[in-house]
Amino acid sequence: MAGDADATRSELAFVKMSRSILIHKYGSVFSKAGLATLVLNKGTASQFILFEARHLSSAALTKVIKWTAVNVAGLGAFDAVSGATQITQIAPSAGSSTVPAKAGELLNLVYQITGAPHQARSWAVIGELPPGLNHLNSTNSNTDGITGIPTESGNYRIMIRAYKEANNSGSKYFTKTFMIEIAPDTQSPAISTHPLSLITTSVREETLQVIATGNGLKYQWYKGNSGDTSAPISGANIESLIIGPLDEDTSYWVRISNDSGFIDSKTANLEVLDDYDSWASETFGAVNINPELTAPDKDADDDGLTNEIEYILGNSPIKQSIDSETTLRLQNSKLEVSFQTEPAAGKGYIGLERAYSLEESSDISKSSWTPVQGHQNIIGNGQEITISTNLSDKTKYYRLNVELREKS
Ligand SMILES: [Ca+2]
Ligand SMILES: [Ca+2]
Repeated sequence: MAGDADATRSELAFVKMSRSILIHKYGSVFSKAGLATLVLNKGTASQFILFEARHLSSAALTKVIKWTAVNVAGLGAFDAVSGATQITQIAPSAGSSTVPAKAGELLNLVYQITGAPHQARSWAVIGELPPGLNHLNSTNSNTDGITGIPTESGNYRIMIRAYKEANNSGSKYFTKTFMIEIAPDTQSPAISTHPLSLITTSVREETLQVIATGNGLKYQWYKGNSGDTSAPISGANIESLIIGPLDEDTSYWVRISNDSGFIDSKTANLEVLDDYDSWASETFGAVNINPELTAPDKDADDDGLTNEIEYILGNSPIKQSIDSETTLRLQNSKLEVSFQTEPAAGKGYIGLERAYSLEESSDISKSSWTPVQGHQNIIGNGQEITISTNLSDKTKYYRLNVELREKS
């Protein structure tokens, strides 16, 4: 294989170079193109790219690096460019002190000590690297690099320093300033998964999640309907949002932006609809009670009403309940039935309403109950209901049917 042959020759060259001789011959041993694309396996998974400024067009190198999982580490090749020692950009813009890059696209910044034969034992980056980039930090090499996918556009001034000694030590070093100019990503964000509408209870936390593609994404969640930016949620700046417990139906959405634009998610509607369990967790949660007594069919306070019936009626399940407000009396030669309604409100009842329906019977047999017209499905809001009927000589029974149901 041609690559193997190159590798062999390169190692040969390395031996020669390390004796600091035959710099001139270096150029004659290799074909120029061969050196530029030389990839060596050095017994480990690491791949090494060896190159030299003179022989390299920056376009070719960038291409090589893009398909190679690159771990740049010079193998001791010398550069024979004459002149004062300096640090020179090899790629992506050979010879320049500015480094063109683009958010969201792989950057391989490669630089080398050029000039008089020189090899750095250690390298340092002075200044903050743009987010997404890493310093390869090669050792014992005249070549080093910075690679990665930048996420934020902007201009970043950094200094590269090559030390003659290991561990960035010693007084002999060269420094070069580069300006990494990261152009904005041209790919605006896209949402692959929108936050989902869901039904929750007044005692539960929920998590909304959005999944988006694009680079340098920023998130801002809002209360309200998609596109309405009047109620941003402070600190809600990641892919997910923890919500609740909620006391009322609430909508949320998220705007995702990057340098190229933004996209708004669909609205996620969170409907609060309580049930026995949310009521029980709220009501029994505050007291020390045997958990077995909190089941719907138990009578925790031993007043003859199961917990579930207490829930429906709006009674306390931990205090004996006496219905003192339902009365039956004679008034002005009429029969009056009166009762106090109880609003369905508070934790355990969000999204629900309590409906009262009066029924009558002449003999209490199971199929004898009929609705009292005009007194059906009365929504309880704390009002007192009085039903007045003409007296008759027949026996009459009344019963009150209470239903807890989703708000109509
Ligand atoms: Ca009870
Ligand atoms: Ca009770």
